[in-house]
Amino acid sequence: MDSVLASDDLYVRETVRTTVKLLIVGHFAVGKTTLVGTLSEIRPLRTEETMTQAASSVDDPAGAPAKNTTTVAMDFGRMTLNDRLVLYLFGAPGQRRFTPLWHDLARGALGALVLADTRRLEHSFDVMSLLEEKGIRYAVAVNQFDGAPSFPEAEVREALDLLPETPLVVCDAREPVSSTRALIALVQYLLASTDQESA
Ligand SMILES: Nc1nc2c(ncn2[C@@H]2O[C@H](COP(=O)(O)OP(=O)(O)OP(=O)(O)O)[C@@H](O)[C@H]2O)c(=O)[nH]1
Ligand SMILES: [Mg+2]
Repeated sequence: MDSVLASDDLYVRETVRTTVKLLIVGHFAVGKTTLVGTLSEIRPLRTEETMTQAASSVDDPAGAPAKNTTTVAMDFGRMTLNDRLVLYLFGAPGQRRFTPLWHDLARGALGALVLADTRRLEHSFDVMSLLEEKGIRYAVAVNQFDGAPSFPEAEVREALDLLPETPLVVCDAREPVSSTRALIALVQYLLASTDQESA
């Protein structure tokens, strides 16, 4: 696929025939805003707010001690994957208290990329069950933080209780090539599932 990550095109190309809405989801501080920012060819829309001391007892900042802002609504970005296909990326907060927001954000989404962190894999269950409740297919991308343990794929699959067909990849949300690979794994899975359904 011809990625145009380097492009700073403001407008969608005339050749584009398909636009797809995808969700970028995951628990607190797993790298959602970072990934949307890495992949977006337009200046991403962000809704970051400074966290208060009180928030640290609700959202565990252990994995990202320097973090002092959090997304309070959504992230939004756009990525032209090839001449004909544009992806709209919607980053959605994963905490259960944001469930009402999901009802709108998830509408029309073809699928979701779930970001996970090997230091707290169990924190991903809330978001995966929300997706399952909504019948949204997903792929999982482990965002490999510095110093986080790296486990064999089979162990991560077992810990997350993934179906055999659910794609699992490792990425660095700050890095365009590996983030693009993660998104391509999701898109290929969604296209294959859609083909199977229409066969
Ligand atoms: N080392 C490393 N740091 C990362 C990576 N991805 C994100 N970070 C850092 O981790 C912190 C959290 O990233 P965010 O992108 O804000 O995470 P988020 O999931 O959007 O967080 P919330 O919206 O608050 O839930 C930031 O300080 C990022 O710079 C990564 O792949 N590696
Ligand atoms: Mg965020």
